[in-house]
Formats: sequence, C-alpha cells, structure tokens
Amino acid sequence: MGERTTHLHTCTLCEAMCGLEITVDDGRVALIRADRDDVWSHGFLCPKGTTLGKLHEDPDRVRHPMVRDGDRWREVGWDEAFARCEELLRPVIDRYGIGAVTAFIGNPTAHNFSLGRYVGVLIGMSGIPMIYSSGTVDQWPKNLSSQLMYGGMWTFPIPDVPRTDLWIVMGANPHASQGSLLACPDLLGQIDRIRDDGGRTIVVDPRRTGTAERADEWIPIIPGTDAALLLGMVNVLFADGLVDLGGIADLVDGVDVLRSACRDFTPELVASACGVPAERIRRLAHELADAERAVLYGRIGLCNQEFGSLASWLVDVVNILTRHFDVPGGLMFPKPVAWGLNSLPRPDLADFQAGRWRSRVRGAPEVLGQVPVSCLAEEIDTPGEGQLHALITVAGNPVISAPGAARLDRALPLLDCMISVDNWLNETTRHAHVILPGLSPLEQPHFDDLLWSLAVRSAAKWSDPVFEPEPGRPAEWEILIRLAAICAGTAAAEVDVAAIDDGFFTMLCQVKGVDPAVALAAYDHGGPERMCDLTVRTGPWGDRYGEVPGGLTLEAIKAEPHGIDLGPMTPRLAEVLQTPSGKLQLAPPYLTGDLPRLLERLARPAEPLVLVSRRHVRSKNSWMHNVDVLVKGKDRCTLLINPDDAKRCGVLDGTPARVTSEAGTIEVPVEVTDEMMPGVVCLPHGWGHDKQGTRLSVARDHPGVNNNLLAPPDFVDAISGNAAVNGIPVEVSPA
Ligand SMILES: Nc1nc2c(c(=O)[nH]1)N[C@H]1C(S)=C(S)[C@@H](COP(=O)(O)OP(=O)(O)OC[C@H]3O[C@@H](n4cnc5c(=O)[nH]c(N)nc54)[C@H](O)[C@@H]3O)O[C@H]1N2
Ligand SMILES: Nc1nc2c(c(=O)[nH]1)N[C@H]1C(S)=C(S)[C@@H](COP(=O)(O)OP(=O)(O)OC[C@H]3O[C@@H](n4cnc5c(=O)[nH]c(N)nc54)[C@H](O)[C@@H]3O)O[C@H]1N2
Ligand code: SF4
Ligand SMILES: [Mo]
Repeated sequence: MGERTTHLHTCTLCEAMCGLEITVDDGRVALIRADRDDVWSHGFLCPKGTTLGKLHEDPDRVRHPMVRDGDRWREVGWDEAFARCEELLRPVIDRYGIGAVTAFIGNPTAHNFSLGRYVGVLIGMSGIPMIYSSGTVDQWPKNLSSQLMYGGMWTFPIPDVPRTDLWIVMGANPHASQGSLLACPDLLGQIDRIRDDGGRTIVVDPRRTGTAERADEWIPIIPGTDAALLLGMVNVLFADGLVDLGGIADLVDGVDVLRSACRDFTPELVASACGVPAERIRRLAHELADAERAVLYGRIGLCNQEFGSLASWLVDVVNILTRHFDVPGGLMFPKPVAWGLNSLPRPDLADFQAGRWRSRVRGAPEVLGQVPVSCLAEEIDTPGEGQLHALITVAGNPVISAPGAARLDRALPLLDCMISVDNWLNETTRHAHVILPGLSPLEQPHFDDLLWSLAVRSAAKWSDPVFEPEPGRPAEWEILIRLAAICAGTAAAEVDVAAIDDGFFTMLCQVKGVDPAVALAAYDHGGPERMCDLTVRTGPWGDRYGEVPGGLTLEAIKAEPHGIDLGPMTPRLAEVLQTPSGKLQLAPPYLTGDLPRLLERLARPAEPLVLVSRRHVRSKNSWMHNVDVLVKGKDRCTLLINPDDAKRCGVLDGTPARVTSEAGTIEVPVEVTDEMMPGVVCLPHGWGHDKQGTRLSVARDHPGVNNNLLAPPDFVDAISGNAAVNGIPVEVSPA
C-alpha cells in the first residue's frame, strides 16, 4: 500500500478559479474532484479541472531544457541552456541592437503564479523596446475604452451577475468559457438563479450557443454590428427620456456630447445592418432602463471584431445611462484583496495618444504600447533596418492563435534566435532554438494575480504545490529574470537573480509607500510569494506591515485552506477613477471619432457569408488537445452552418467543405445546424495540430484545422488594432 494524501488546489485553467480536492496515491494523481468547502466556488468544477493530473503526467510535457541543432532536439542542463540563450542573443544584439529582439506574451501568463508577476521584469529590464501579446487578439478594445473612460487600461467594470435580475449577454458564451473578464463560479448556473428570482437572461449572439439555449431569449445579430445596436439603444434612451445616471451623475463628463453623437443612430437606421428589428432594439433599451437591477455584459465577440472599441465602450455606456453602474446588480469595480501588478500607475499613458510610433512594415499605429500581433510575421520576414532577428515567446502559441498564421509559421525559421518559455513542443515552439520549460501547475504554489481583479466577490485562496519539483528546476520567474538580464548585457553565468528580485520588490514597496527595509526584513525568501504577501499587506484589507493591527497577511490567508471571503463588490467609482479630470469620460473624442467609420459600415451591403469563432468547454485555446479524455469522442473541429446556407453552398452534413477567405483556404467537415443564424458560419479556434516536428502525441491524432489561416492579418478594429477574427467574409463550397 502506497501513501495516499489529499491536497487542495485552485484550478489554473480559467477565470472561474474553482477549488479542487486532489487525491494523490503513490506520487500519482488518483482523483480530482471539487472542493465543496471552497468559499469561492462551493463545489463547482468543469471537465477540464479534473485533468490537471493528466497535464502534470503528460509524457509529452517538456521537463528539461531543450536545445535544437538543425532538426534534432537534445535535453540539456539549465546552465547550458542559458549559456545557449546568451550565445544566440548576444550576436543579434551586438549587430542590430536590442530593437531586433522582441517577445510574444501568451494567455497562460495570466493564470500562472510566476509568469504573471514577473513578465514585467522581462519587458522592463531586458531593454526590448516593443512586445507583442495575445492581448491584441483578445481584450485590447476593453483596455482602450477603460483607459479612456476611467484612466486605467485594466480598470474593468464587471457585471455583478449574482445580484442582477436582467442579464443581457453579448458576444460571450460562458457555457464554454466559464466567463471572461468576469470571474464568477458556475456562471451559467446564474441563468437559472435569475429565472428562479423572477428575472430574465437575454443572449445576443450570431449563434444559439449553449448559453443562449439555457437563457430566456436569443437575439441573433450580424457579426460586427454590436456597436450599431448599442448606439440604437443609446439613441432610444435619450429620445424617450430614459437616461438616469443615478448616484454617479456628479462623476460623469460628456453626457451632452454623447447625446448628439448618437442622434443619427436610430433603431430604424441600424436595424437592417444588425439583423435585429428596430422594435426589438427599442424594447431592449426600455427593458434595461425599467429593470430595477440589470446589467448588460459584452465579451470577446464584441472585442475581436471590426468595431471592437466602439462596442466595448458602448457596453459600459448603456449601463451608465440606465443607472446600472457602480451599484449592486450592475457593472461594478471589483476590490481585490491583493492588488494586481496591472494596477500599477502608468504615467506613460496619462495623456492618451495613439500612434506615438508605428510598426515598420505596415505602419500600424501603436495603441497602449502595442501593435497588432498579426504584424509579427512581416516584421520578421521583411528585410531592412529594424527587422526582427530574435524572439522570446512566453506561454504563447501564435502560430495557431494569431491571424495570418501561415506567414508566421514560415517567418519563424528565419530568426537567428528564438527562445520559448513553454511546457510543450508545439506548432510555435518547434521553431525555437531553445525551450525553457516551466513547472506544471501542480508543482508550484498558486494565488491568482490578475483574476481577482475581475471577480464578483473579494476573496482570496492560497494553494501549496501538490508535488515537489525535481531538484534544480527553476521556477518561471527565475527564468524570466535570467533572460531579462542576458538581454540587458549580463553574462548568463553571472546573473544575480536574488539581487534583481530584491530590486523589483523594493520598487514595488516604494510605489505602495512602505519602507522597503521594513518589508524586506519580513522575509527569508524572494520570488512571487513575497510579492504576493506585499500586495495583500498593502491592499485594501492589509496590515501594512504592522501599521494596521489585525490587518490581512498572506499568512492569514494560508491559514484558511478553503479560502477567505470578504463579500460582494461595493460601489467604488470615485476611488478607481484616474482620468486627468478626475471624472468618468462618457464620450472620449478618440472613440466618438470612430463613429463615421461605423456609419460607412452601415451603408455597405451585407456580406453573404461571414465566419466567427467559438470555444468548447473541453478545450483551452490551443494547448489542451493533448489530454486524451478531453479530445475523445466526435470531431469538434467542424464548420457550423445554417441549413439554408448549406443548401445554397451545396455542402452536406458530415462531408468536407472548402472554406476560403481573402487570407487562405482550408478544408473542414461540415455540421449543418440551425443554431447558426443564416449568413454566419462558425469554426472553433485553437486547432491545427498536424504540423511536423511537434511532440503532441494525442493532439496529433485529433488535429483539426487552424481557423486563423482564414483571418486576414490586416482585418482589425482600426482604433485599437485588435484582430477582427469574427466577421471574416468567406465562401464555402464542397471539397
Ligand atoms: N481565430 C481566433 N483566434 C484567436 C481567438 C479566437 O477566439 N479566434 N482567441 C484569442 C484569445 S482570446 C487568446 S487569449 C489567444 C491565445 O493565444 P496564445 O496565448 O498564443 O495561445 P494558447 O493556445 O493559450 O497557448 C498557450 C501556450 O502556453 C503554453 N503553456 C501552457 N501552460 C503553460 C505554463 O504553465 N507555462 C508556460 N511557460 N507555458 C505554458 C502552451 O504550451 C502554449 O504554447 O488566442 C487568440 N486567437
Ligand atoms: N473552455 C474554454 N474556456 C475558455 C477558453 C477556451 O479556449 N476554452 N478561452 C479563455 C479565453 S483566453 C478567453 S478570452 C475567454 C473568452 O470567453 P467568451 O468571451 O465567453 O468567448 P467565446 O466562448 O468564444 O464566446 C464568444 C461568443 O461571441 C460570439 N460572437 C462572435 N462574433 C460576434 C459578434 O460580432 N457579435 C456578437 N454579439 N457575438 C459574436 C460567438 O458566437 C461566441 O458565442 O474564454 C476563456 N475560457
Ligand atoms: S471552470 Fe473548469 S477550467 Fe475553469 S477553473 Fe473551474 S474547473 Fe478549472
Ligand atoms: Mo483570451
């Protein structure tokens, strides 16, 4: 009989942050189930959470640094790996300068204890002038509207779903995603709760998703037209005298500007472009205004589209105008127990300006310091002054996730140096010269940094590692510090990780007004755990290192293995506003300046067929298809198409179709279903695992096809640069 132990650990796979109870037998995960006593998730979990053990035990997972010579990989020790990084980076920097080096930061960074807190060190200390991230295929429009409205690019208001009576969901599918820019356990279950309490949920989406099925009403909408629909609602709110800002009126600037900006956008004007009857748009505005507690929520379908910034802005606007803002049941600002590094002051953005510089090849303007990730390929493969010669990827798979995927796949082999901080040898990392693996989620402690800033309650949970990592394995924060220092000119063998970490910690203390000497003396260790304690102790409930007796510390959180709960969101608009005027900007000129572009779109004839993306509860972007229990069963990478469109295009259920866009052509099996509105087809994102040279033995047998082969690199929301991977014009024919 081996040893059996039980461990509590928060799931790191999505924003729901479910508490797990993990049983380990003889050093192997025997069972993962929900922790019913978790103060946050109360026993909820989804099928992915039970597979953390499979991820941990995946024989394909990279556990040792790997160096590539030609097409052969060899495992090496850590010293050799960092020496190789230096050997590759140094000549590039010497010859072309640090401007020839860039980084791509991917999604798991936001869910990872080490990476999230230290990726800023890589960006800040390496001297790399510009980076790319999955943010520009995700939430950049929300970053932009939040910067302009509230003065902070991460100051996101979150729908207080657990206390609302009317929930309008636009371009989000929590049935698959479990919530995004919104952390709420069992989010889908809220639909039933709302109904039981006499309320309603309405889903506005081109697809009758699992969320729409469970809701009370589905309103199909033509992709990319949400901003127009929302402007129609704003128009009605003003015209019918329904505007009521409630208690925040004194904090809001720009009501009159907004009133005139929306004057032309009557429901009658926008209805046909949106595919939503004018009468329904009118009624939506009235329903929202009349409801005591209501909230309209928009997510990735509203960001990853041609008018992402306008739509993201207007989501907040309609809630503000109907006094569903900064009040229970409406959009509210979370108060995280531990402040996130994303909330550090950004003086560089105080006076917002887009296009302070432009990308070299396409001339794309920077917005909030980044240009679209779809620029990356052309910056690598176009010769000339300023060409990129080195790339560091951190937890990212842009060969799958970025528009114009085929060109990036061809461009990466042109690099003189590519280093990937990543746990798998996949479509992107197979091009790397060095792979530096992180620990598995079960080999490291966990406390969510970013995600508690998106949560419907103030709560906190600490997870100890379930397994000890192999001796000598660095955590990812150390890897990032080492890479940053090498870029900055330190010899690989001479990087003083602890000194750099102390320097970073000292800087954070100074920002938060605590004496670094007092804070430093409180620890015998560095790294993310120390930083986590700092952010708790200087947070809203913190003890400020003894200044506030009885205040919260990480120690106190650790003492509660099922977590601590400090209650629901509370009104705090005045506290979070950081605009130069100190007021909420309802109608920022940069955003209203984009309205003529929308008017032009309304005048354009409708596209016969457009493509949108989808997610599935058993996938996580591109990287969990190597878990057998998650991919078994029928092929999920199919083209969903409405029966009328299928007939018109001559394609049959279960047969392969050819899908063509301006960017490329793919073949994919057809699934005919009336869950798609006519004129819209749908593909999942994150597939295409048929590339040579990967080490993904399970995913290889369920390859699917990459929908970003169809995404034109320059199809973006013009004012944020965010990719428009929804609403891509396509043609479908039998293969
Ligand atoms: N067409 C289309 N494209 C899209 C989207 C869409 O809806 N449609 N969605 C977009 C969105 S929202 C996002 S966020 C992006 C995601 O874009 P990416 O972040 O580029 O892609 P992921 O698939 O999340 O890749 C994660 C990578 O991290 C690695 N990894 C996993 N865990 C760890 C870890 O703990 N440490 C390290 N170091 N590495 C790890 C995986 O091996 C993988 O290489 O895709 C975007 N692309
Ligand atoms: N299981 C699972 N969970 C995940 C992920 C995953 O891959 N798998 N990914 C995580 C990540 S990185 C993110 S960013 C979140 C995203 O979380 P969500 O925002 O909930 O993303 P989706 O599930 O893709 O739902 C987007 C919806 O937008 C709709 N849509 C597309 N275009 C439009 C449009 O123009 N207008 C409107 N109104 N709707 C439109 C689509 O049909 C789809 O139903 O999920 C996270 N959670
Ligand atoms: S919903 Fe699933 S993937 Fe998300 S945190 Fe919970 S168990 Fe993990
Ligand atoms: Mo995302």
